[in-house]
Amino acid sequence: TMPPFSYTGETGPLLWHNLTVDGKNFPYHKCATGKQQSPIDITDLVPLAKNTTTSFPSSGQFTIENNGHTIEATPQKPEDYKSILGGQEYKLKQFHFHVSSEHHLHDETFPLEAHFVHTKVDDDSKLAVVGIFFDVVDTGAGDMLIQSICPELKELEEPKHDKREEKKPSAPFNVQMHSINNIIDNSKIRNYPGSLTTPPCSEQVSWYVVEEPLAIIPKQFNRLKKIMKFNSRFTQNNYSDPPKENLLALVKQTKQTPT
Ligand code: B30
Ligand code: ZN
Repeated sequence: TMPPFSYTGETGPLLWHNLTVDGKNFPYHKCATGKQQSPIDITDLVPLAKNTTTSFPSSGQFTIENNGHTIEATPQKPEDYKSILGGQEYKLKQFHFHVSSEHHLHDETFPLEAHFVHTKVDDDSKLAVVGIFFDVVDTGAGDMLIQSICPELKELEEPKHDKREEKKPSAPFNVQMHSINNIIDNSKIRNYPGSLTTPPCSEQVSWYVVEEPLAIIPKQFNRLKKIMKFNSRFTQNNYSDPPKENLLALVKQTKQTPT
């Protein structure tokens, strides 16, 4: 079993490396000692990504579940969701959300960040994550991807992470992916070597953070926030902040290896 982690107090980000199960330490030491930890503050020192595009079908079938840390959506046919990230071929494993954003952009946060977790087509163990920010605006129709998952969220209000047999993904439903392809083609994207933002905080994760946010309307944001901020498990939030030491380490590394 996995030790429970959270975002505040004794099982929060500052103590993730200390989590135990049955008196045994879990291998979460990277969360404290790693030198390439995510999230970070995105600045001009983080290089622009080249040759990076998604060609997701404009809509397709996903299941969605509340795993106790986040709302996570999984494609029925991952092989249909290919992306070229830094010139390499990946496929989409899942996407999920954080309230508020984990990455910062020039010291600013956004109310919502989505993570599109990819594995390399020729090596399942290599991960790349595309991070997309969302801003809440009062006008317009909001975002079509968010709109397509909103009707599913009511079913997911109780997290079913601890008891395997109770973890119930939704029935497959249609997700609109057009806004994702679009924003990736029309925004600057920053690439840096980082980690999982949750335990075990494993490194060698290649991050692609999209600078331009997508717009959502308050009605859409409130639906997601209701699960990720006010749920019994998500007592406060489900994001962790960029640690300064790691940012300084990154700045040093970026200066030493010009690309
Ligand atoms: S993130 O994008 O850096 N936030 C994982 C993938 C991406 C990120 C964080 C974690 C991941 O694959 N974690 C290991 C698998 N999880 C999956 C899960 O269902 O969520 C097991 C776990 O227990 O951590 Cu709860
Ligand atoms: Zn994430």
